Amino acid sequence: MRKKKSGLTCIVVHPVLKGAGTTSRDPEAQLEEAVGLAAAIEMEVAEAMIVNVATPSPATLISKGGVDKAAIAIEEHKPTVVIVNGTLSPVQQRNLEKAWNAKVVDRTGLILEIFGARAVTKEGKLQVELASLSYQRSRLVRSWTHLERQRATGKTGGPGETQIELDRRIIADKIAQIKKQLEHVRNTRDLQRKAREKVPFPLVAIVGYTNAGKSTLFNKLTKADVLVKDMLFATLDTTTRAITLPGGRKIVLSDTVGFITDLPTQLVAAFRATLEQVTQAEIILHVQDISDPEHVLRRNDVLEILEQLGVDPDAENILDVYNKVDRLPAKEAKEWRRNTKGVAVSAVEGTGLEELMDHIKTYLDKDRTEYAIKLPISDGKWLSWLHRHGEIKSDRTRGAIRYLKVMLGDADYARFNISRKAEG
Ligand SMILES: Nc1nc2c(ncn2[C@@H]2O[C@H](COP(=O)(O)OP(=O)(O)OP(=O)(O)O)[C@@H](O)[C@H]2O)c(=O)[nH]1
Ligand SMILES: [Mg+2]
Repeated sequence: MRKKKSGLTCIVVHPVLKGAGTTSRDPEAQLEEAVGLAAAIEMEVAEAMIVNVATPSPATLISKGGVDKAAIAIEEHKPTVVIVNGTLSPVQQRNLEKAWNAKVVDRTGLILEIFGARAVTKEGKLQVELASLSYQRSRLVRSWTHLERQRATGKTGGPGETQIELDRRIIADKIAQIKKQLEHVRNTRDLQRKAREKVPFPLVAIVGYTNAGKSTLFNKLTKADVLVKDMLFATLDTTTRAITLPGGRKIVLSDTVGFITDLPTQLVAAFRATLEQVTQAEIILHVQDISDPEHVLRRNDVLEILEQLGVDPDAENILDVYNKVDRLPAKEAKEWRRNTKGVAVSAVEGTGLEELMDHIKTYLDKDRTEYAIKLPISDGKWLSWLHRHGEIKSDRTRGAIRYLKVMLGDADYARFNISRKAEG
């Protein structure tokens, strides 16, 4: 087994709860995703297992058989941490730690750790810290990295009553402090955004499940170089770029953090401001990895999170982008290409992108009308204005007059008329 850079090892335990809403999901796929999450934080996975939970135990969630099964693997590998791919109450977490004599982290804790490791911008870091603190506050136990640091410095000892009281106060103070800092960062950003809003290009936001290929698509369309990696949550911070659609219309495209099943509510809350862009987007491109057998369920999970953010999941400005068609057998790929509910693409190979751009253009053109406009051929200024704000469908010259057919938004047409009249 090749050791990862971090030197951290883990065992992944995926509890399958009988009767829970998640049973329709493939446990193997969920386990695989949990292993991917561990890898995203550079942890070596010593062993991964599914444990069936007929009746959840209030004390440990996982029933005795499962606890014992995992104990054998834990004894053998002595991992840095045991990841339970579910939601543990603080009591369950502590009981499992005792039973296994190992550190335990649940799914939310793990995702928070990944976000913490991945945050780059000031705002991103603050948002993750805020989410972690809200998570800690809701549990009133220390996060496992915190414990780790404590152990490393020799300051061990279970959190007693007074320690918890102290923690509570420290956390409350820190939350208040971070909220203030965030507000400051956001005020600065709002100013920048207001400055940008003077260039009124429609915003097109890329959303989707983590690892669906959002950044690959973004890079392909904008020729940017956002990190693309076969890794969950490779992207955390939002990147935006302006691009020109065929016909000359400009849009601003944005790539952002991916979603995941049961995305911790603390994270959704903390990232609300960053993700707010999505709610303001003229078009939302919902990128899906259709080679992923779970893509239908994952599509629903993304729509659910969008709804939490205030986006109507049935809104007609959400366009399904079926990505990774190159991974499918030719016949299946063809079916997806025929599917008119969305656009099939391969972001890696660059197929289907023209169709995607056409879709975006058609959607945006809905609010445009074709106008017949006459200009003296000497008028270069207004001709270039029309090029910038609309799309010239035809351009004929007779004598000293240009006869143009131009697709323009109503507001732009009004501006054109008024400004030109004002010039006399
Ligand atoms: N075969 C194939 N692989 C793709 C395609 N698009 C993306 N990938 C691969 O899928 C993996 C994830 O791609 P990313 O673009 O990083 O995905 P993302 O949605 O931005 O992921 P996060 O930022 O982690 O949420 C990478 O290994 C890509 O090379 C595609 O069209 N075909
Ligand atoms: Mg990405």
